[in-house]
Amino acid sequence: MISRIDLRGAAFPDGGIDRDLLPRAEFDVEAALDAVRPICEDVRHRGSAAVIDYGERFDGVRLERLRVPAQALADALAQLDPQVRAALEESIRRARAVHRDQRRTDTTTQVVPGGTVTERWVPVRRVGLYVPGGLAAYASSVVMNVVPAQEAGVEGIAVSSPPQRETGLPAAPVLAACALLGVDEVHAAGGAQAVAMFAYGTDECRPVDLVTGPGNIYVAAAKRLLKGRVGIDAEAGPTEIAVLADDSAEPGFVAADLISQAEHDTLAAAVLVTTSAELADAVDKELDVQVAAARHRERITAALSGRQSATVLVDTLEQGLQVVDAYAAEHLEIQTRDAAAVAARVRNAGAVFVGPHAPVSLGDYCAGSNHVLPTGGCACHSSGLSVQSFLRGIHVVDYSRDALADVAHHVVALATAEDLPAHGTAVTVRFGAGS
Ligand code: HSO
Ligand code: ZN
Repeated sequence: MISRIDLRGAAFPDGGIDRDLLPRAEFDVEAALDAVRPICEDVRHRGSAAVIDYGERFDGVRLERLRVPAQALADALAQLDPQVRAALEESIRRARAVHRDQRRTDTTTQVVPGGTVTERWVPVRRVGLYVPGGLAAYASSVVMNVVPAQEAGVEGIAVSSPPQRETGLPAAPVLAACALLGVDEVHAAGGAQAVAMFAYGTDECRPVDLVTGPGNIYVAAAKRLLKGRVGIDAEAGPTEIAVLADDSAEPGFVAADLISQAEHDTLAAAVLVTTSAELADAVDKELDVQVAAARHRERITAALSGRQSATVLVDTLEQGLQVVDAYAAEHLEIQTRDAAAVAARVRNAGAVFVGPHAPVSLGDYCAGSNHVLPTGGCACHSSGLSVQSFLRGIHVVDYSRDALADVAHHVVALATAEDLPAHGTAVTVRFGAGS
């Protein structure tokens, strides 16, 4: 069901590999821009009334107001299955421990006597977190977005998620997770209109400084369109798992892990890179057996047999590392001998999972790591969501008169060279006659 790409014997010039040899899902955000532009404009001008109209059109329910009442949040938490509640609490606990350690402390550098630069880390004041509806209304994603924002010290956290037809409210697990995390501002809005609501603000929702969270192609397009007006996190495309394995890997584990992420979406990508043709054959057999028994076998089959998924055969682990670096997967598992040493050599991945006992689904829920990670090859330049995503570093420059005097001639020289003499004057004026 999964196609095979044989790179054995292939030369990788310049130590690299042509990215186009590797499978990847199509996710053409550009194409959706035209569709979302008028929606965003409309929300900008008509506010909540427009958001309510689009909710009726796209979510099939007309709301009176978008803000979810406090009672609905409390009810959702009260009705949450106790086992799910306990699991979410553990997930929050572990995520908090990891994200708390990501906090930054201000640093002051004494550049010269009397001249310091301090880097002050300041949280974004207000963020809007988008949570998809439908298949992807994940309580765990609420945790993964809210915890780093809270640990960063963000004062205002608003959540938005599409209303369900039957209740006119976001999905109950999303509401329960918000209540558990102490988030009390939740809006029943989805799609591009929710992103525009966050960016422009409405009578019910003050504008935010930063929008985070995954979404469908329209959400991604709205984020791209409104970027600049608001900050955005990375655009999230279909989920990806890559596994780098040698002949020591357990085929049943590898197959289960590929299936676990294929379960998300017909466009999800599962890529096995291995030095062992025997392992590849054994994983193929396992896939047949395990997929047949899987609840979402249709979705999984579509994802595994799509052109975005493949098994890639390589000669050596060295080449395997080049392949996974070129692919820059959202999630990368290392199932080899001496897995920690191999993992330490990976350059490009959203998150790396080391050895046989760290499946991606552990990271999805309960490892303490974040599951909002760069997709589509963006892992070669971006990181997953973290406390850092919600902070800005502000340089505070503090120089005494003497410290400025010492460097004045250098400022003047550079200003003159750039034909910006007023820049030089702004320094020398301080040392003119009488001063
Ligand atoms: N694997 C997804 C996150 C997720 N999995 C949520 C289960 N629920 C993207 O990293
Ligand atoms: Zn997942």
